[in-house]
Amino acid sequence: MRIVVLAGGIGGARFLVGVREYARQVGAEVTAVVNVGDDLYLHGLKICPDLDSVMYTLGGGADPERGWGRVGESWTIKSELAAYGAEPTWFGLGDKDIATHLVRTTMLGGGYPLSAVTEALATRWQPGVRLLPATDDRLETHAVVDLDGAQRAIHFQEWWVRHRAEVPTHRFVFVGAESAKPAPGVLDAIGSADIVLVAPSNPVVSIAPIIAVPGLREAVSDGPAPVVGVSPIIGGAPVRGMADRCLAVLGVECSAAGVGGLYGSRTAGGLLDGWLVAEEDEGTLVPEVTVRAVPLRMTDEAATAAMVRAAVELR
Ligand code: GDP
Ligand code: FO1
Ligand code: CA
Repeated sequence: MRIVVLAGGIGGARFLVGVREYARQVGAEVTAVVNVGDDLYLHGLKICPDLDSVMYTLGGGADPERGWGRVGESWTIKSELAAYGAEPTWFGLGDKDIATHLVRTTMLGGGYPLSAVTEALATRWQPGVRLLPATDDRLETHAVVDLDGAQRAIHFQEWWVRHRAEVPTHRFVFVGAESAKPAPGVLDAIGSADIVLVAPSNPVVSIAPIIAVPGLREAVSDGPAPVVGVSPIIGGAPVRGMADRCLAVLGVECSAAGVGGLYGSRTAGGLLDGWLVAEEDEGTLVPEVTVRAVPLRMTDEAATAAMVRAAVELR
């Protein structure tokens, strides 16, 4: 069996731990197609937060409290940069994490595409699933906001980390999406999958930028594999993070039904055949989508693998 997972950072990473365990039990292979809309250059370094969250988590090197960056991190370079007054000071890079960005930036500068760089980094971490960026091309999520009396577009990280999503926001733009191509292997993986799972990731700023890559959304919605999504919203609230603020920008209700409706049914040009919601959201209806309620908290590997099994069995 071949499983493809569309994934963002923390929610995607934790879900993939369960997918990997389920795949081990049934003898399946797993490809994760990961969001790159959060990516940015800082201090000359290319940083890929969602790819790194997934790689570190699956490789056993992630900080479990923060969910991003490395466990046992030190911050010498961050304080040295601050001593120079180097901006931005609102985004902190750890010393261990910086080694990843140095290797990545050097390889990109040498002409390797992000997909090849990701594969090279993963030889150290052995994540046990194939990690593919959604695209090798520049695709950045920006937020159009009101700031200092003017309307302007700021990078997603400035919106998320600096402003904690607390500025009046009109919309999100996936800069570069129109001319981006799916990374090598992405369309083949989706086209030969037995099931496509949409991780319980942020629908607005993690999943939407993945399917904004021309051809990728169509590969999923018109492809041969059934598509089952897992709700990141439980009882009307995100489990963590600020998906509620992101959904509000789109005018979508923060609920399992709201996100299911945003993805929509494949029979109506949307993404989903099945939608897994939490027990707390039993009774959720999404037109023309099969909905099932199960425990949806990714407390440990076994609980998450059970979620994955339920998702696969929903197809
Ligand atoms: P990010 O890129 O680091 O923000 O992470 P993702 O976009 O991949 O995932 C963020 C989403 O994961 C949030 O909206 C959370 O509600 C969701 N999430 C986190 N933990 C859980 C969990 O245990 N169960 C479910 N169903 N969703 C979760
Ligand atoms: N999130 C923060 O809230 N503050 C930070 O200083 C920060 C630094 C950082 C460095 C590398 C990295 O891969 C992720 C980092 N994050 C930080 C997390 C990240 O900004 C967001 O949580 C994700 O992009 C949302 O998916
Ligand atoms: Ca993200």
